[in-house]
Amino acid sequence: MTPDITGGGAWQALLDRSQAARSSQMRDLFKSDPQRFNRFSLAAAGLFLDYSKNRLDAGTLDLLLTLARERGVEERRNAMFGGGKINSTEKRAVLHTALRAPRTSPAAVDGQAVADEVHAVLDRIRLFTERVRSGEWLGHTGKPITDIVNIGIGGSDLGPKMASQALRTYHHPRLRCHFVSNVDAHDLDAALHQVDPATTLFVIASKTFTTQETMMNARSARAWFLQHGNQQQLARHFVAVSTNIRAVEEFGIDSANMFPFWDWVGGRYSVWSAIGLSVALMIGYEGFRQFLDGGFAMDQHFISAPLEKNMPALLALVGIWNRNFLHAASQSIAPYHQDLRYFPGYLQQLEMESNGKRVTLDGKTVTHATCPVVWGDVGTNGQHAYFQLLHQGTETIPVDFIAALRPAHGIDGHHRVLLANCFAQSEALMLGKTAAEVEAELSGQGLPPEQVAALVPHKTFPGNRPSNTILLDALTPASLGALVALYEHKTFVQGVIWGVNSFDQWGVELGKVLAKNIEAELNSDRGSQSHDSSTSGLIAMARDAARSLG
Ligand code: G6Q
Repeated sequence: MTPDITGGGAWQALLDRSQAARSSQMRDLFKSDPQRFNRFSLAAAGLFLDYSKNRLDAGTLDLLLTLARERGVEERRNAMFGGGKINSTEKRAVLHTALRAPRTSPAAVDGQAVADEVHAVLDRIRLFTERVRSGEWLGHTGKPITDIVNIGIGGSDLGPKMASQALRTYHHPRLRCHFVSNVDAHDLDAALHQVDPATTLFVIASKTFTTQETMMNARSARAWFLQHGNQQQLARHFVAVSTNIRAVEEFGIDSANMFPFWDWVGGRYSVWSAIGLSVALMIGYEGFRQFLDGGFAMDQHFISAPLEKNMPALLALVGIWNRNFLHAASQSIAPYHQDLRYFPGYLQQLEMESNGKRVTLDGKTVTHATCPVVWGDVGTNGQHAYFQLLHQGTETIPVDFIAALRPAHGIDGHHRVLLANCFAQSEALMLGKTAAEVEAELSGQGLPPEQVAALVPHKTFPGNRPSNTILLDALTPASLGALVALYEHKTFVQGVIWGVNSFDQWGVELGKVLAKNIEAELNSDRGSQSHDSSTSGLIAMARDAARSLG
């Protein structure tokens, strides 16, 4: 691996090439190569990726692949799957891939195989979810569970919430799920108003079991339950997912009702672990297993396909090209599937918490850009909101379009319109509309020349705006698993190229500490001296408001 990413041969060659790429037009690339779609697309693990609508040619792609090799992507990938402690700042292995591997997997940490432990927990998840779903597991008044309330935040919320929503059509007909994450009790309050304490199961999901928001919500949920049932009956209504058995027991949840996982599973990579319990409850163990299998299929592809034919690597390299050489500061995610509406938020954490870093593994300040801002919403809604900026704004913002070829509903006509919009948007972003085209169109409508001249600049689209399209046959547990693993590995490859640790999150930790200090001050009458005037002023206003409430 070269010590300075920008000093390597491929980086410099890509910089030179990017000058020409800035003036090249994608519409010309398509015209000059009828095979472009075939050349710049591939299928893997049940997914299809079309990356042809990028300002990319074969020579650029070759250099990007050389960059990946220079940066040691293959070696790092093998180290990750091999259980190496690649999360160097926390001295931890990164083995979420072992969670979706079969019982025969050799994955090991510190020389200890992990498959037995992983599958022992999966077996417990299977038994427990079957009992709840069949109605054998009863609440304290003898009624079956109807509502699951997952209390967690960050990685202990975003994954299960996204996956539960994505697999909505697979839900058990008796069960509803709710996700409470915010310490703002409007969140918990809204959920509690929808559920009956006699038929509600709370899943307290926290890797550390010390996270302020989750513990506060869990305590308030417990207090709410104890207004209706007693301490012994709590066991029928509270289960925990954590790595911290002591804290779970201290909270009052029996270790028999705790589903463990391990420190080699990062929060934002934990939906595959027992953190996915609420997903397994909603879609059943078989469905959850298919989700894991989809992730495993993508792992197999990622570890074995040459980089030239490797979907996560290619998706990552296209992103590197757009970010570092064409200077795209943000990346939009546009799932054309209503059930994927939490997917952009999920990717926001996955990519921005993993690669939103400004120092390299050896602590040096980077001299290149790292993770772009990741954001988005479902199509077609976004088209009527921010797509204006994507088409005609001053920034070039690459878009990942994600769609399923087959819908899960039977309502006639809609899916055709949905896909037509999805494909039309990527075509329009790529093609744009030249001034000459606009002029011909307006003149053809019989508009007087002065009106044509006035309108042309407004109706001209620069085009040449990059996008990828990812197609699923249908949104199923398996294809969702493959999609999530695709983005995990994309994030990994980009982190390796940028030379950062994708598996720590010190930025998250800082906020946790600062909030504790201010909370103590809000709770006391002492003036706060140690802050800037803005923070002190805001604290004083909140204290006054609390006093006036009595
Ligand atoms: C994810 C982060 C972070 C974490 C939450 C919740 O990678 O580490 O989002 O998941 O802070 O942490 P706990 O699961 O420990 O409550």
